[in-house]
Amino acid sequence: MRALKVDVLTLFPGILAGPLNESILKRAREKKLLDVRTWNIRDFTEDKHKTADDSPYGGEAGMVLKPEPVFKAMEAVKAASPGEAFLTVLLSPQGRLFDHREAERFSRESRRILLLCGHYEAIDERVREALVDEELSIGDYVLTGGETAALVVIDAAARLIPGVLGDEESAYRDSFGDGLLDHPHYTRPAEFRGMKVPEVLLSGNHEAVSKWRRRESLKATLLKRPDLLATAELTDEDRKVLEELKRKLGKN
Ligand code: 4GY
Repeated sequence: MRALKVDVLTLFPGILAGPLNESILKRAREKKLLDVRTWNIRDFTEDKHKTADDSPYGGEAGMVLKPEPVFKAMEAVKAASPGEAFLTVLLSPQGRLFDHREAERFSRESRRILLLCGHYEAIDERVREALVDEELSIGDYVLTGGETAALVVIDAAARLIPGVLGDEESAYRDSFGDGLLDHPHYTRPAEFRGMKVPEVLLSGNHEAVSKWRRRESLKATLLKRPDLLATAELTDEDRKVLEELKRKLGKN
């Protein structure tokens, strides 16, 4: 049985608690397919005021996460899982962009994944140098902290663990399994406020439905994210359909 094992180091474990205790992630944890342990960096501070941050050397504005509590917390995490290997990941805008392939890689990772969440303006560089294996970003914007990014990484990887989603295949049928965007979906009624469900979906012709879905995926990708077509897994038939769509939609 594959399972995703994650330790999250953060100053605000409460940010993660809600999302991990709802819906699919909650069920995955109950089924032991997802094991997330959160660690409060503040518990590893040394002084009576529990100081986790300090002003930067060199005299700029803002605060920097101190190295001592992070090193101590990391040592405690490792001591709690003796003999286990870890992949330590820092979440920051300086990281490589996290995408479906990275999610796939994490979902197959046998080591425990240690996610380090910074807060305030920055994190002492010695943490990055001594403790971090890789740095990942969920997008080109700056968050108030890495916690929401950690949730994104956990969520995207967890749903790829077999058994986490109800139907084992559903994760792969969705958007991005083959590098394309999802096709449109419809449910009852067949007509709603004058808007009709495409005829082919009511036809019972499975082959025609499959062709329609593929074509709609290609169309959505061409119109919304043409950059994805460069790396998508495309058959010769897909390429023909794309050429036809481009002609029709005036995309060349
Ligand atoms: N973007 N992707 C991100 C982020 C917050 C200051 C370092 C991101 O992953 N994390 O913006 N993180 C910053 C806050 C310390 C992390």
